[in-house]
Amino acid sequence: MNEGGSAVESIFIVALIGFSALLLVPLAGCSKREFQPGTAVLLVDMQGDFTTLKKGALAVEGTDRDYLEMVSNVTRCLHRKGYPIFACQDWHPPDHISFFTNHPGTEPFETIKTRGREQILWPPHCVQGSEAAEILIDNTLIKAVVQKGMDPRFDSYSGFQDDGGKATGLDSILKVSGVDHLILYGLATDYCVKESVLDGLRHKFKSYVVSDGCRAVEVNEGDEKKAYQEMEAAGAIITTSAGIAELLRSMNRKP
Ligand code: VGL
Ligand code: ZN
Repeated sequence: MNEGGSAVESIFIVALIGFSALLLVPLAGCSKREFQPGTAVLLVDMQGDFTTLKKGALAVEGTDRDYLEMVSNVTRCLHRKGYPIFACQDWHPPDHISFFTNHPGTEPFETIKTRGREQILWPPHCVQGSEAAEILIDNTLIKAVVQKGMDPRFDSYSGFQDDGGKATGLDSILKVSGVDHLILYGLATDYCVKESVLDGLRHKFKSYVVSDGCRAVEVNEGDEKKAYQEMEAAGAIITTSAGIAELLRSMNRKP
């Protein structure tokens, strides 16, 4: 055998071991034995346009590389424990009602009355097919993606239905999968996370919000706090990535 070749092989093997170890480090302390049947994850709008990491059009404060890495590790850990991961994705056509550019004379973050409803106007974001609309979490972890906000006439903060009342199919997908408990986190706390949590509760899902996995837009100061209060008042349990394992265990513990 050629000595040079074996040295290259050794380097390759060492690199491979190093790389695998790197992948496993975030999973340290992530025990597989905590699975609670009927529980799933709903990852809300983890898309480039909502992050500073990708210099998104509607970048939410605190969505840098560290945040994305944390959300990715939490998701990987919950997946490893056996929880199915579902995701919703903001997916707008270019002529969407929520884009200020489609309402001459308006500014982003302005609220207008249109089609008989109040509508906050946003910078164009999550345009169908654009790179910035892609979900930033490893898609091999995700069981199903539900897209929302495709109808140009209606916004859809909730992953369950749009402002016109049309269902996205998320409720049926979760119900046929035997899901009755949801772990939710993502972007943004005061819009799509909040509305998805409130709708999930209406659809009878017991709902846990992982607060360190969420970030808020805060068009108005205090919106984040108000969002948590509203979710809690509606019956959601606000927790953290560190608290979720214990909470899930206690949920099924017999008195
Ligand atoms: C969202 C504003 C507009 C969100 C989506 O994901 O919270 N916010 N579209
Ligand atoms: Zn949107």
